[in-house]
Amino acid sequence: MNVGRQQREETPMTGTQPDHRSVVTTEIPAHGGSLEADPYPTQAVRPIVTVQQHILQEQKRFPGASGEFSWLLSGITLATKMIQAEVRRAGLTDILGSHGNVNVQGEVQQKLDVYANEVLMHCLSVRESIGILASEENERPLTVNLHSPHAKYAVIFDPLDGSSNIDVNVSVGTTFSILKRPDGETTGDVTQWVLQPGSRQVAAGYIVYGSSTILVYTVGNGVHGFTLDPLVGAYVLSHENMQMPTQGIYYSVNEAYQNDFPPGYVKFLNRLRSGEMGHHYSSRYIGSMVADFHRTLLKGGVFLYPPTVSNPRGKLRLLYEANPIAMIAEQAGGRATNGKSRVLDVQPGDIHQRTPLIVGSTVEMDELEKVLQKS
Ligand code: AFP
Repeated sequence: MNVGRQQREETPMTGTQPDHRSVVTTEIPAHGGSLEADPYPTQAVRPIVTVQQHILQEQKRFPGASGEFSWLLSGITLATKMIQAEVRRAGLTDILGSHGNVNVQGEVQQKLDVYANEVLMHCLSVRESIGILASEENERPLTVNLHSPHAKYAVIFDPLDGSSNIDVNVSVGTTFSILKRPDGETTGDVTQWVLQPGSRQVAAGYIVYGSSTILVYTVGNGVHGFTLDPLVGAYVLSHENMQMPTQGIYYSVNEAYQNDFPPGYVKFLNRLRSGEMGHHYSSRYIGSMVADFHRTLLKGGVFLYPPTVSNPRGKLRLLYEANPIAMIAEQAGGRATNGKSRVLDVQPGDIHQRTPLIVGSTVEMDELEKVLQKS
């Protein structure tokens, strides 16, 4: 196991030492044993579980797990701590505004987009278990350690989702999806590694840089949320086993495009507004998918980015936006569709493929399906 390295990454980055009178981390047993027993229970300390400890526990579910998966995920936690530090200081340093380049999506890259991408690439490329890194900001996937016998995973990410919100101090996020090298794949065929349906994700998650920095992840065994404690420099378990409420009070959609939505979506939105579903829904839309989804996960309801006249295939990207969100939603008891089928069943044809995305609580998703079937 790489426990030594993992522990180093959980040490404070700010130089500020944790206040041991009020906070203590539960020691990670060298054998990765139980975290439940607190060997030193006192009233003066508040035991915490870091994301690293949690991942070590989770990976025990995988037969023969060697610690490499938790080492991989520690690359994400380290990178996102660096990104959040830059986001938090954004108005003070020369990091706001456009970088001057246009990415593969035809979108103007923000300086923070470029920074976030470089940080993730840097932190992940040294993990030998990763063979491929694919990002929204790069036209083609980057192959790293591809021919190493230890390279088993492809990590696909959107380094900074919602980046057009950065300059106005609104929440942004990072999304990631982890796929395993397909069984029997020996030639290093990048396409085979990356173009797998979302149902094959072995892990997925997001980080929302909001009023606090929160990491939410799943390895297919429930959804868990960790808040970054800036004094300790660690993601600390704050939302264990998250469950999406079965019905919410909000819908989240860019209403400016309503005239461009297929008629079924307009009918559905009208039903939400009408009170026919038990109450009149309120509308909330940030324009950062991660932040809009995070609210939906916690409060229930529905987030929609339907097809429009100008984006008939939707706007959001399947592999690194819709798939991780869909896996988390399902693991938390919700659902995700592209309007025709389950998002996680879609066989991708292209790394930057777009998709409509409607994700939310079971009551709203049942109703949407009924309305779309009739339309
Ligand atoms: P940016 O990263 O360019 O800000 O796009 C954000 C995003 O991909 C997603 O996070 C939002 O849900 C969606 O686009 C907002 O798009 P609209 O501005 O068309 O509503």
